[in-house]
Amino acid sequence: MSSLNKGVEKVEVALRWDPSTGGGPVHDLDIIAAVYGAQDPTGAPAYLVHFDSRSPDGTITLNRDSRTGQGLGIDESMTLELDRLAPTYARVVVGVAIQQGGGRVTFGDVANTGVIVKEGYDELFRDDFTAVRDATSATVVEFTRETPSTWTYRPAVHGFDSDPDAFTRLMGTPR
Ligand SMILES: [Ca+2]
Repeated sequence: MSSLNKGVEKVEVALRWDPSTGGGPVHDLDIIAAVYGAQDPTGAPAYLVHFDSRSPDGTITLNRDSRTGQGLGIDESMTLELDRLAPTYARVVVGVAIQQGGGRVTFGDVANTGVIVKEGYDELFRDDFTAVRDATSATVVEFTRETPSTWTYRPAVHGFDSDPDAFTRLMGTPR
């Protein structure tokens, strides 16, 4: 049974999208997690996890990386073992950024985009990025340490008009 304040321990964020068709730029979406320290939970991230950056203690793992969205089902997937995060970390924000190297691409340009946040077989929520179709990156979910051993989550779908690099500096901004 789920409730609003259910604590979460080990969460998966799964992302799918369809490849671009025609001659436009390749659609490469990336799941990014930003981890914030208890001393500065809305400041600069303590570290980032994405296709090119691993978590220092192995608690957050990108299981699958796609550069094109080709293939059926889930294209990228990240597991967050929140219950294993050191006490020095108090907040984790997970978002999705679209690579802009081939020209501007927004969520509205990408077909069949979807993200699912789940714990085991329990789906916590899903989103299709319709509300942020003009954005090039978006936060998806935020996890907060409520007590020393309890993490809660809340959907946090907010769009940004920034490339992946700039997004990592903005995604922790309080909304
Ligand atoms: Ca990717």
